[in-house]
Amino acid sequence: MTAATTPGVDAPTWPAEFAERYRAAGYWRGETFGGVLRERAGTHPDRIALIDPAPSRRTWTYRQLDEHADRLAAGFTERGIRKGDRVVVQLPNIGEFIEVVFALFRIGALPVYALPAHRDTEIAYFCSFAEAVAYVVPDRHAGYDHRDLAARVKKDTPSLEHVFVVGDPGEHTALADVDGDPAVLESLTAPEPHELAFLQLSGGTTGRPKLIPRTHDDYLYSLWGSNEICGVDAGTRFLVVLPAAHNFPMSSPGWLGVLYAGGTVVMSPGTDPDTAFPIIAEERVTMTGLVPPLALVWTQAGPETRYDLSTLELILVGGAKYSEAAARRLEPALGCKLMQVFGMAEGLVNYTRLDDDPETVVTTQGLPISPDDEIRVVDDADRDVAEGAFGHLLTRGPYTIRGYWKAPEHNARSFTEDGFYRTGDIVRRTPTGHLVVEGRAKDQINRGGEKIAPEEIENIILGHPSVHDVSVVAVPDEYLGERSLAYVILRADAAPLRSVAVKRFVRERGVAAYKVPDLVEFVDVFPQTGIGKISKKQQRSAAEQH
Ligand code: OOB
Repeated sequence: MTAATTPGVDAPTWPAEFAERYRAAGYWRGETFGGVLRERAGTHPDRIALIDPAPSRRTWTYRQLDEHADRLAAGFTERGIRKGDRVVVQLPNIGEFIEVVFALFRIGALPVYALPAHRDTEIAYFCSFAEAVAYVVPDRHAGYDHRDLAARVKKDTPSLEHVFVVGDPGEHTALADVDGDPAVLESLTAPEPHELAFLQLSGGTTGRPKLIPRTHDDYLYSLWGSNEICGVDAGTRFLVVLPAAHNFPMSSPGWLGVLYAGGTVVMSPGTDPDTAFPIIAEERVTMTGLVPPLALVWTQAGPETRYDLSTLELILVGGAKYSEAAARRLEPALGCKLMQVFGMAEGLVNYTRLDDDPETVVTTQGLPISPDDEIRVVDDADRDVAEGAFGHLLTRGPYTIRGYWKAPEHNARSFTEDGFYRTGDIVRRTPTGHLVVEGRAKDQINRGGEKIAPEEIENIILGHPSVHDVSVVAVPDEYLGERSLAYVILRADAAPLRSVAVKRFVRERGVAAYKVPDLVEFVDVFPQTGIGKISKKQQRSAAEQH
């Protein structure tokens, strides 16, 4: 059974019999993002959809969000952006993020979600690999000028015709000037539910991040499925604390889930309690999602805060392993319920349930969203392990992709022949079916929820003239869960190098700051496996001494 392909979609998709099954079961409702917003704007136009509290408070009703998306969509159309075109969106947690994304959804152009932390290396790659026609940035964010970054990338990317800037555009186009007459949209072919809605980024295990093609049908199912589990409704006021472009705050249940339910999305410009707590008090926030290190900080700050957090009902924690000890402290410290979430941008998302007993909530990472999420736990030869034993997690289902965008060789390794995604996670299943994440088989570092592909950083460090070889591994860290350590072998004739010089070298290549190795250690040799490959396993256990 091989995966099907859809014309215009450069990735394998669900075979027809699966697509039919998912439609018949009612998972795929035949809706599109643009259509959903239009419908909500029709039924409750004056309800507040979006609040951006900083620097001066702005709000959007559902009608306003819909109208702004239309005008922007028309402006993009007038500038030649068409259905199927890719647009790299790199915006922080501001209202414009949501306007831009819905404008692109409406015309069927595909957002490619970059993180605000990404720099030249990543952005240039996304733009060229996706053959993006446009790139959307803030003028400055966190002390960094994105207009300069955009100018450098544009010079080297032939496909890139437009740079749109929120704020002062410099040499580029102000997003505020992208304002067309929605009448132009009437002659366009609307996107269809089975078509791609956007490209999400994978955490990655290879030298280059992979792009994850998600359709309207499949992603919308993950939203309303999440809403049912998390109790999201029109009264939900959700604070977007993590970067809005990441799959977790976007869809689990995230800002998209909350808009689907007719609730209110509140953007947080920062993650620290000093920024987020006053917004929670002011905007009467009921729900949010955090990575474990942030949950620790909030748990510490909660009991002492002078802000009223009593509206908070639910905090979701996921993206990396949340220790049981930390999980036990959250509810008493913040006065709300905890839900663990174990998800991935490729699809499968698991949640503990609101009615799970407290022990299950603190000791497991939950159950899949869908009864049709197929879960296999297998050994190295893809044989099912015994009930309750550890193994590799494989999954297939109504919102898990069948392949990455334009990556046939990688797809052959990352998916089984019958379409199961190899998550790279080591899990076991409890008798109730709850998954417990025990570790990871993939070569990746999970730095407090931010994923690093060692190979990507190794390739950069190998470019240093004094470096003979390098291996990047995870080191356990009390706060972040893991940090990164680069073991470096210098060339025989090279002058000694300091670790700061290696870090600076990586930073100067222009990568997200979280990917710069936290530690660098110079060694003479690497431990080897029986067949002479570098033994990362031995390196990791040596690194535990740090
Ligand atoms: C989320 O998505 P990604 O794509 O950044 O990372 C996925 C990987 C998983 O394969 C797993 O290795 C790790 O992140 N992970 C967890 C975890 N949640 C994610 N490991 C242990 N415990 C957890 N609770 O990280 C993501 C996407 C949607 C919702 C939540 C997280």
